[in-house]
Amino acid sequence: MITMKDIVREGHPVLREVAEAVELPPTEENKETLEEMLQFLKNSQDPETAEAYDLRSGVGLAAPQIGVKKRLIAVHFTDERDELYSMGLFNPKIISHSVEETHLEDGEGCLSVDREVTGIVPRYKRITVEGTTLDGENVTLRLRNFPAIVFQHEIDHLNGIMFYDRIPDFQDDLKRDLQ
Ligand code: SB7
Ligand code: NI
Repeated sequence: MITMKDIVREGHPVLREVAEAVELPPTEENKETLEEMLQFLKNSQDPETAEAYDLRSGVGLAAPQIGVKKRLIAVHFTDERDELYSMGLFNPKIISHSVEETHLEDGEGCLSVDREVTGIVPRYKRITVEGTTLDGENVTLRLRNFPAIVFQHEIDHLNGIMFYDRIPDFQDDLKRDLQ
């Protein structure tokens, strides 16, 4: 079972590396890793399990966050219309996106970041994602708003990108704070 002690935090190089594509059809080992990642998200959102194991709630997880340099992501959340997005994807890829952007009013957080980082994170409002599910099915997902934001956050992890890299002037603000 994945718990918070398995979650890699800021400063670990794997979070800044580009993860490697996995072979398809997926191996049993990669399937198990992805199933565990999805189970972690479910556990983290179950009040009893989260309390018992001291889990921070998460709507998504990327393999580099458990120290695995592979292109795997899991998501588990409902959108504004109560539609459930619960899946693991091998080799997810954004194949197209809108020009229009959106963001979460309260900014974003990350299980690998143990501090409050404030600032607007611009994201594409609509994206199309291709990938392979846990059942080995190739899927094309058309996502907008919150689901699009979550998938962008997770796919960024596969490319060594942290959410605050996208906050305009974030580095400048940090430098100013340090002066
Ligand atoms: C806010 C939070 C997340 C995605 C988009 C907006 C997920 C947070 C959990 N993770 O660190 C997953 O990488
Ligand atoms: Ni994250």
